[in-house]
Amino acid sequence: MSDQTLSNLSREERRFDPPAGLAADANVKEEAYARADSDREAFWAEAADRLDWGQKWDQVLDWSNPPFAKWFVGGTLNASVNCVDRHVDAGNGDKVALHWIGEPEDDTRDITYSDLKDLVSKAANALTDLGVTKGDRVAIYMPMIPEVVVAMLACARLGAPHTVVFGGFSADALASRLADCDAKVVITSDGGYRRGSASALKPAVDEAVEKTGDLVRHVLVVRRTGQDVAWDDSRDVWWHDAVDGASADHEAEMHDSEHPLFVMYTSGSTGKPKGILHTTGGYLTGTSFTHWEVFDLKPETDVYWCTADVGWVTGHSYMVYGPLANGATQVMYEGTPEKGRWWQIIQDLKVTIFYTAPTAIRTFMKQGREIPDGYDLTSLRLLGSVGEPINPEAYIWYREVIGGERCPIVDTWWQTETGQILISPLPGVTAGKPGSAMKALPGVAIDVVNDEAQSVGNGNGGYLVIREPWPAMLRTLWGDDQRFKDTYWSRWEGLYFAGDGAKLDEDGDIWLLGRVDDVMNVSGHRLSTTEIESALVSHPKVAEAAVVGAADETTGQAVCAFVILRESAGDGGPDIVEELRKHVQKEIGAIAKPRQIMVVPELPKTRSGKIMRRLLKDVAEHREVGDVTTLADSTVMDLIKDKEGSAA
Ligand code: 6R9
Repeated sequence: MSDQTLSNLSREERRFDPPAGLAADANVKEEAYARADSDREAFWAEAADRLDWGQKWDQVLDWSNPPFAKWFVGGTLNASVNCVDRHVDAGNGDKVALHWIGEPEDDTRDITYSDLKDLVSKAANALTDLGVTKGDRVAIYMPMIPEVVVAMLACARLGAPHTVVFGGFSADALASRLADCDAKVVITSDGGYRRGSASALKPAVDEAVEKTGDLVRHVLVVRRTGQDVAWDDSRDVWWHDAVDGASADHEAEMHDSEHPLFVMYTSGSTGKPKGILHTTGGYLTGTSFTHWEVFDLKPETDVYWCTADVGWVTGHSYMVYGPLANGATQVMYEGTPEKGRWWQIIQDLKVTIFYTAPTAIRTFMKQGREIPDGYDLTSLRLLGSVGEPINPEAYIWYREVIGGERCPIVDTWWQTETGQILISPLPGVTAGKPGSAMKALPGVAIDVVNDEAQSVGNGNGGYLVIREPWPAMLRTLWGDDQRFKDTYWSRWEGLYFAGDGAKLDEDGDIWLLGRVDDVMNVSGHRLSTTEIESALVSHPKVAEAAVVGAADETTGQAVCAFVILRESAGDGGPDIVEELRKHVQKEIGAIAKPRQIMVVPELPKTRSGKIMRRLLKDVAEHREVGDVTTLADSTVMDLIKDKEGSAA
């Protein structure tokens, strides 16, 4: 993939050094790389030592039967005790764990670590009363309310693996996940608030439970909105009836380090969902250590906010397990990013560390900087990005407008499968390059290889792979070891294939180029969707862009772009399409000039904010639009189709 056209992104010349104060006092310093290189297992053992163990492990890593890893073999621990009890025992019970902000104004709750311990213990007792025992699977289908965190930790406490299904998913999607992991109990709520009104959740659960026969024994329902719900007395139980009166004493059992912690189904894939299995000791080590390392968390003073939904792996690793294991104080917000609301929250709660996705940043760019400029964001000291490559334009905006040019940005690359961040700058060590996730973290062995599995070397592009096991790696796909091997380990002997394209620049820094299935081939030239999208977004009239390769008789594939204009650009003027085509030509070259550009009001996105290019490809190739069940908002495709109809 060493094509000329891939070099454009990394021509970005700007560099931002770590702020001196942060560098001097950073949790992890430069020496960590060499230390981890000299003894990877010792490095991770030290990270594991930050947790409380019942019994210490006998062996750090058992890799005798690859690709099936075992970490901290023989050790026992309880994830819930590590996230809650130990902070109370250390005298930090009065410290706020969650500043929860509901979507309706003035609907807030502060939950201390002591409160959380009581809630989790009660919920664990209530689940036990409902017949949940160690090893049973529990599905969670809830909005962003504190009970979702309580429910996850209660399951972890009992050793009952949870599977959190995003509340925006359909009854069908829920049913297939319930069936795949044989869930015995579902925890849900009557509904949740979205964009100012109550929207129901329980009917989807009823439908899904119906579809799965007599699989699910009980549905535990939190009353959130107070809306009417259908009720089955033999099956449904109100959370307030079962949990509120339960005992706040719960003796937690220590579980084996390799005991399953949760199953998370991956988004956007077609066919049978893939249930990514994470286990206890390695996962908690990987997430808590990297959360402390990458965000430079100072638990005594920082106020941390990750805007991800818990229905996404980022919500699991960097809202629930990582931060709580570290005893952080954090913000949890129920709503979607309404205009000034996020900035208001940062101002009011003096948030210091903020972690969000490029798609959100571009949405705010579109609305204009006047909105965040109206708030005091000076409490912020560090910004994070996750979910897709952050284009340099969005990076610079994030840095200037939100970070006031003081805050380093950590662009963190990882996956549901990896469980923990694997590639990121270290905020006190690494200079930031807009658009690059920079380097593998200490203790992580990343490489970029060609079709023959050879390292491509600096200045070249190829496939991102992982050469050595890491603690929070997925252990298998739930119930399907063969598919686990086939999907991730079969392309090249001994290498984990991440499915992403990447390029090493002349300094050896890593630039993610999107999924390899997002790499187009136009007249024999390899073009990255990310690169063309970045070029489009660098035009002053463009807020957001999505690019797909559509089949073309002469060129193999042709570039088709969908763009959202900035509010300030109005309708873009009569020549907008030609203007943008020329702009891409200027930025990248004639080969990348889109054959077609459609100006659209919205783009189709999954719950985690990833653009579903597959659907746009259907439009570009004039096909019937495919399965839209994993879209966060399924009406978006109608808007785009209407646009196409009127343009034709
Ligand atoms: C955490 C999460 C994983 C895929 C991954 C890659 C893309 C995530 C990225 C990034 C470039 C980053 N991705 N972070 N690409 N730069 N900082 O997103 O997990 O939902 O499983 O998605 O997301 O393509 O392979 P998940």
